[in-house]
Amino acid sequence: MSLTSPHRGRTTLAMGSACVLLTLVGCSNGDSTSPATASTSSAATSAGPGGARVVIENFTFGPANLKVRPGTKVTVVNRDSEAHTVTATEDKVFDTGNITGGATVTFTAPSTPGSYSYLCTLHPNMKGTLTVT
Ligand SMILES: [Cu+2]
Repeated sequence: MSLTSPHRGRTTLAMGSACVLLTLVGCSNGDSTSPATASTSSAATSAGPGGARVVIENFTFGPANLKVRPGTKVTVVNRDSEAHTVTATEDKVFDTGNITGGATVTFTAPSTPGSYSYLCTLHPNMKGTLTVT
């Protein structure tokens, strides 16, 4: 276990990009031992094409405008400690109910294409849009 590994990781990355620039000249940086740094998107990064996801953080919906296909299951992650809801403004066509702090829930997007505004009923200044196409 090396305490310096995070730092070393950064150094390796920096050297890696320098190496790209120097490739034409010939990169003599013998890093045969460096593991491939290709896939670092384990859990932290944004939702790929497969997963529709709204993240609530600091009383904000992210992304503010999410585009999904009809009937998509949308995952809502509440990273705040406060409870929030995702509630369609119009006729509550979708409504998660209270999502307690730290919880994750899913709801099903409407099957009719359109632009659906939603808000948090507990904090009505929190607003977002779900676009179904
Ligand atoms: Cu809220």
